[in-house]
Amino acid sequence: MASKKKTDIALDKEQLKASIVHHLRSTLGTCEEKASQESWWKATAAAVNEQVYERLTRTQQTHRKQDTRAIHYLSAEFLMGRLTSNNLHNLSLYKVCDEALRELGLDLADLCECEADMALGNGGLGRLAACFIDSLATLNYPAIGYGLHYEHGLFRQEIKDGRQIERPDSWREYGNPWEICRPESVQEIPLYGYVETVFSEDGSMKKVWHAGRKIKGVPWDIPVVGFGGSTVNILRLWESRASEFFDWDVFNAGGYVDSQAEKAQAETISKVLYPNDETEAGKELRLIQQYFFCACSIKDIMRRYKRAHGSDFSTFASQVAIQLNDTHPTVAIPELMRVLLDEEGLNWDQAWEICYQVFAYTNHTLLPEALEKWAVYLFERVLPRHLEIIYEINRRFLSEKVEAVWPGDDAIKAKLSIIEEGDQRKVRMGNLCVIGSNKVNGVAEVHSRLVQEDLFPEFAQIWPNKFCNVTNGVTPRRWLLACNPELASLYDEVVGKEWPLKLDLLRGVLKMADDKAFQKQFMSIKRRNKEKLVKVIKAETGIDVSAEAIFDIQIKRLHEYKRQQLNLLHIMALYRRLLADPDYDMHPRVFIFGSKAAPGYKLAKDIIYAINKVAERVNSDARIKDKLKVVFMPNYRVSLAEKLIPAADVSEQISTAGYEASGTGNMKLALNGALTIGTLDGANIEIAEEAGEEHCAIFGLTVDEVKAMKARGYNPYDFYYGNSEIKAVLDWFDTDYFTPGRPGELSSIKRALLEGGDTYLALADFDSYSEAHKKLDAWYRDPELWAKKAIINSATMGKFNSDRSIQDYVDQIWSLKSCKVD
Ligand code: 73E
Repeated sequence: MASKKKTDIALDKEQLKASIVHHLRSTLGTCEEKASQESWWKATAAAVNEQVYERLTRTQQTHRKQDTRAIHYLSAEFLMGRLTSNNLHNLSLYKVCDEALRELGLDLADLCECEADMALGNGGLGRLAACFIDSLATLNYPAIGYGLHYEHGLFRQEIKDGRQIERPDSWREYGNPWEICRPESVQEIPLYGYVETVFSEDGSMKKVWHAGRKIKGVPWDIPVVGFGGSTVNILRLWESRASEFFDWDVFNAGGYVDSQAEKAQAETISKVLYPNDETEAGKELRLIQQYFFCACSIKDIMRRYKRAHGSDFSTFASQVAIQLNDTHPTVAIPELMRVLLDEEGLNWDQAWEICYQVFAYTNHTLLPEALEKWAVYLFERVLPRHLEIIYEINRRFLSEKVEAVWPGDDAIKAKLSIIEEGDQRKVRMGNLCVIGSNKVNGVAEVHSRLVQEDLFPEFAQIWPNKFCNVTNGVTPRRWLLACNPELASLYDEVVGKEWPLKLDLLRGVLKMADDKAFQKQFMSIKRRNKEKLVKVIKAETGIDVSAEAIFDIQIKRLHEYKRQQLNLLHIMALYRRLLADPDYDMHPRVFIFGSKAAPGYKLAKDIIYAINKVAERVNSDARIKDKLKVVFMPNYRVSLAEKLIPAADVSEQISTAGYEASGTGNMKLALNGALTIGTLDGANIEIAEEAGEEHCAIFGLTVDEVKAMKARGYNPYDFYYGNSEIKAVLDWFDTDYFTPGRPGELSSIKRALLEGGDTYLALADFDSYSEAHKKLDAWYRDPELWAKKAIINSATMGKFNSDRSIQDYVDQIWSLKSCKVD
């Protein structure tokens, strides 16, 4: 901007207005008279970027000058959502920008709606990575996120006749103003081919990997603006392209068409995000995706290290920390080994020592179907040199570590081996991660305990100090300040404006929990948030709901263990009670769902269908006088979560105990004043500890009770025949009551709960779930009691700030120093 001094990075309203108009004309090539909302949004982003880039450059200069240790967060998913309002808030420009745009005749909130969600993740794991990089920048830690630049993020969900239809997501079809392409940092990645053993004259031996293909990795940087705006780190996402080198050969031989085919194949690698949450894909392309982004990232890390330190690797491990977000980036371990051994000429012990110090691994799930295993034959074909390295890691581990603790015990060796023997030999990525990392953490207290006791007990015996816990957290900037502005300013008044950085300060609100006037203020904010949501629900689904009702919300991926089917059973039971007795005493309720099912997960899709069919019947049944409404919000995503969460009264966190590693929606909902109905699972346990169990509706079997019940031999028919309400509701699925003229369309749900054995004990927990709902209903009818509990829940969520999680990682695992950027 011409009028602004280069060093002056504060911005007032007039400057911002001028900058937006300037960009509208000179960046977007349009003018005020004919610009679309989309163009105004991009012009605004461009104006904001002037601020962002200035700070980005300063951050990079400072980090380079100080040569600080940095954390490299490797994740196959970063579920960023929208960035406009986030960046404005973090730069303290939201209000100025709002006013500037208003004077230009525009509405900032409307412009923000032009932005497509950056949905480069499936659910909690990807969103956690996004919160973490926000916190890293906010706390001024030198950090870089590495991931994949998917052309298509998580599919867009449409609901047609009640069923989920997947449509491609094209988040950057018309350009994304927040990313910068960095051609100067392109990498070339080998794949396939064979390994040659070369002996030199001095008798030494060297391995040479002759690649069968090379793929180009093009980095796209997304600036990550810390709150307060002094540090701007980057998220670097790799896009695959055909390598010119290989194209040319084919091209010169007259193979124009072949070269185009090769180009298309290369571009396939970063084309689409695998839409499976908590399931392993096992597909060659997925392995290549993983290797591709890990190899690009390791090369990038190496390049930066060598720029500062040359080929002296003695300080590598003190400069570089790499966090593996689940097992998806595990192949980074053998890749770093390969680079150090084959390219940098270190010996095995030197290379291994470095790797071991550098890597740490976060486990996010105990579900067996999520534990990644790759067929050995596939590994051998795609990454022949890495397989050799993995064999050697394994050989040394078994013969040195395992043999020392369990001499001669082949059964233990088979169990702990990185290679699973059998008809099809497999590489167990979890074992490789544990063996190659100096720290392994779970994501909530109970989960971390189970990681040690049930998942990796022998590893914990070998390395008792390797295992630790870091309870998840969420960024209060996005999940309170930005999404719930009214509650945020109420908190400003009570505890001051520091709470977005020090969320524990919200405890200062506790003293107001009994204050009638404050309760009124608090609940009227909730009421206005609900009224806003009423409009969104009407616009998205056509369903009329009243803000007078209790808004009961379950938003998360669809999975049997998360038990949306339990919620549905209870809704049907309520409906039955209302039909049997029109005066059945309950406060009106709206049950709201938001959830995507993996496209290949048949039962999950059937559950979505059942929810929609029950919703249709219930919502149009005049007999129940609007006491019950059911809403399925299509295309659940980050930006929709930001509208749902501030409007929730009740937060459904009802997984079978022992299955939800942590959950993070539970934290966001409680922070915004929803009461949790939940099992003692994942972070629910810690939420109840913070809020006080008496302010939550805790129900169901505990982890140990689930284990005991399964050990005894759980029989769902005991509950089917033992409880007439359960029986009636399950039998309802076989009729055509919800699918007129088409009986049996919902039967798969009943079958899974009876013949299928009810793996996740929904029937066992039904009664206590139903009782917990009655308790909530009674609480809600006492408005002061409810307000008090809602306030207490919100005020005690300070622990679940992702800044605290990051500080835990720093203290227990990364040992970083924060680096102030002036
Ligand atoms: O409990 C959540 C947890 O809060 C867990 O299910 C989720 O991670 C969240 C953040 O820690 C998770 N996602 C996956 N595994 N655990 C996963 C697995 C495979 C593919 C994609 C995601």
